[in-house]
Amino acid sequence: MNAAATTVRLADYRRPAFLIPEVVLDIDLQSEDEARVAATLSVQRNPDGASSSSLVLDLDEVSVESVAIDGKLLPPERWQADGRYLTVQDVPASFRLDTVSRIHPRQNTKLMGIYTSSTGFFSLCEAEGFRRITPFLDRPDVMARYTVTLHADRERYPVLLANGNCVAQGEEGGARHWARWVDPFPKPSYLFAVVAARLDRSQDSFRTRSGRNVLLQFFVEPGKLDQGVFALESLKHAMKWDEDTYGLEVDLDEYNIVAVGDFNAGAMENKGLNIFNTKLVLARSDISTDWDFNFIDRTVAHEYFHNWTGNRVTCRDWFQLALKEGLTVFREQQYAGDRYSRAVARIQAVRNLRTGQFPEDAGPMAHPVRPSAYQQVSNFYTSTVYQKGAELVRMMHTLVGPAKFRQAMDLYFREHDGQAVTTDALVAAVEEASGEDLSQFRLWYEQSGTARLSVRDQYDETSQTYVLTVTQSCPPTPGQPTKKPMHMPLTVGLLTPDGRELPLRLEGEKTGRGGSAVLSLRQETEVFRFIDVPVPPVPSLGRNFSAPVIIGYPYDDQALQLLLGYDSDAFNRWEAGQRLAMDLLLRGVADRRAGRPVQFPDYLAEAFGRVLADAQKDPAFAAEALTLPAEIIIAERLEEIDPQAVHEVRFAMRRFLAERLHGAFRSAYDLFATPGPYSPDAESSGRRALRNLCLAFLMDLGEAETRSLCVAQLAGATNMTDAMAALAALASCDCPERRPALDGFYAKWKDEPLVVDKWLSTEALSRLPGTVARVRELSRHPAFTLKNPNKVYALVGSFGVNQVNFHAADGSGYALMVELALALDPINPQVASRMVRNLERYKRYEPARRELMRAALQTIAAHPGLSRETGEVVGKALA
Ligand code: 0A1
Ligand code: ZN
Repeated sequence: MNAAATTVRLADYRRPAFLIPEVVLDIDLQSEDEARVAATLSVQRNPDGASSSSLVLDLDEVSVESVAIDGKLLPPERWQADGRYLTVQDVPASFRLDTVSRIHPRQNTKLMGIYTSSTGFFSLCEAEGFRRITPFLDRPDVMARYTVTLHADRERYPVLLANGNCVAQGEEGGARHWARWVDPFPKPSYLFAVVAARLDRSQDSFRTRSGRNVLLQFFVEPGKLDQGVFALESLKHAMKWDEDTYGLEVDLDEYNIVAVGDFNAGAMENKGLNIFNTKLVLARSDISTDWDFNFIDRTVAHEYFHNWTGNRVTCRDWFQLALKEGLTVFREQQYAGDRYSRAVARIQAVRNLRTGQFPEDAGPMAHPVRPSAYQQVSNFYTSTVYQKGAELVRMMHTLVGPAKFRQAMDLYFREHDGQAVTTDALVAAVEEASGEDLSQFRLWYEQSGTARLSVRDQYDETSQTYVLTVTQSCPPTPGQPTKKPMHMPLTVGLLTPDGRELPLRLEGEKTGRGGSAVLSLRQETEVFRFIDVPVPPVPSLGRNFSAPVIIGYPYDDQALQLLLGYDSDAFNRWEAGQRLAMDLLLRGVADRRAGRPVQFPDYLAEAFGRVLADAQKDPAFAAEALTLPAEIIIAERLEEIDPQAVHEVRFAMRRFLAERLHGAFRSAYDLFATPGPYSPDAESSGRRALRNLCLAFLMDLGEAETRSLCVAQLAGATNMTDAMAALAALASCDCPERRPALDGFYAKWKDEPLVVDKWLSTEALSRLPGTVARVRELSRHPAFTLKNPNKVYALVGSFGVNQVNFHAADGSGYALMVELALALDPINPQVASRMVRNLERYKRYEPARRELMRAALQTIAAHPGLSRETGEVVGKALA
């Protein structure tokens, strides 16, 4: 029997019937198999909540042994614990509740609550993991002060940590020790954390602008302290950045970061005790790529930024998740823009949105940034909540400008510090600080689906006016057949045919707008009349990607080449190149499906050639501009997806460019070598990105000379960025050098789990036939285990985004996914449901694959004992 689906609705939100201002926990980690948790809760009836004679606490895989009120043990008939709740009958208005429970950390393969990893005990409570530790009102609007005492074996778990400050510690009988921690800040239970482990420690300090010294500590697996140095520097940068940018200071005396190899998410912002997946904190140039360094820097910053946006001001309920995540991702993006290339950071964020969020918004799991219903909240840690959520904050920032936005943030913290609020608190603060009416803007939080802007223009020579007509629409999504027009900024510029930017002046406005104007869209159709326009211009639309929408405008290739070469907005220079390629890719897919030959014009090679010739100015940007739209982004544009056709046409375009620009790619490969010692800074990582892009293009031709170059790069690489680029190119090249390279890489790195993940992922991402069989083989390899999320994401997750092999025409890729997901589901349903999501968009595919994918989903749906997490995904997909 499958677990019954229950839907939680925003409309049913009620304030909690009870409040729990104080929590005292005594956690005795007796063995890996068992811990005893004694909880003392001060419970009060909530004057603002519904009145209830019984207290109902959340519970999940915890066995409750005893319950006492005000020190008196309750007889068994006064309380019941079923699988989900502890109900205590006839409770007074205000009382002390003592419970004693047992949990089983080693059996906790879901990795939610307290669980074990190789180095000891760790916890993850977001969103609903605290109820797996002790019975509680496990919801973010119940905020408490926590005092936590941990007991564990002294030798095996020398490090004991919890939130806040350590106030006492000591030894106890049986070679054990204990430590007591007090967190002075009231917090929701999802921010609770404990660690008891054998870890090495490094320490540093940060002096805040008000002159306080904060102790910073990093805890990593023994012997890996050198790999924590980079992240520690990032933490200090992030602390300084938040002071400089938002005037926000760290509020703790002690800030601890712990690394763990088994972790469901990337990292977790627990108050004063961030817990990180090793892959997002450990870095060293021989085992981490530039991309890893960048991601680590941003993630350390992200978790730190949560200390204010998430922890000090938290979410009322889980429908409000974007309140903390959208805002924190936006702050992380600002930080990345300041530390690296602003344009490249923006391009990468938009690519991320297009590969992850746009498809989600066009599928069966589409939901608004603030969802109104869910079955499992863990399924709503989505690209929509995070990435689109950040775009909404960015749009407000664009609409009101940076100065007013900053005032809005100040106001937000002044009014809501210490509170659990809704997404509306942020919008209201922006509204109040700026005077801008955001009532229509709020629709962005409620409507799902990716909006389209259809732009038409007309130039009138006699009156020297240029008219832009913008019509918005949004396709139907589950539960939302029709949409209302939304309020959004559209940043535009106008270029003359020789590439100069025209000063903008709208009819009826006294002053000009300079070279870029933020137009405000509100009505379904808006008309903008520009005056004093001396020549028919080329419009640059949606500069810096001013709104998360799809802009349609009938550009011809000349206009796109002009924008690619001359737009003052770097994002739109990149965008023009993407459009140029996309138009030709779509034409190619249509030609291939109609049995016509696929050809590409000279101007494509010329345009890309100019970007390459200009690369010296900004190699990182050139690398982005020379990257063709991803297969998933091309697929998204098709009526009916044929992944094989998409793959072949994109590959053909790569080979076309590699042939035409062979000499240029080859000389750029030499020119952009990075001399000197490795550094992950923006400048040198940009050079490596461009150089490795050249290698990848050349490798698509598979010539013997390039293969030797690639093998030499792999063998001689002094950093993982260059090694991985060479390995990935070989992995997709059907050549004799391939297998020895992959096997040699594994042999060299088999003792570094994070590098083994890279190897698994590289194998799973190969474009070559035989990949399905290889992934199945690797799923039985001793290096692989379904119990470790990183291994699953590396092998199964990478395979799931391999457009050509996961979607193999015979359905073998789907069958493999079903097999692995069903094996994983009872072990770790949160991760399993993420894997199953690779099948959810079956309706978008051509008939043969559609049928195979649907059958795969049905096999999963029919599986006895399927988890609620996976059940929600297959249920919605098949609905
Ligand atoms: N809040 C964390 C990430 C996180 C996401 C999902 C989780 O469980 C379902 C747990 C943590 C962040 O945004 O960094
Ligand atoms: Zn976050």
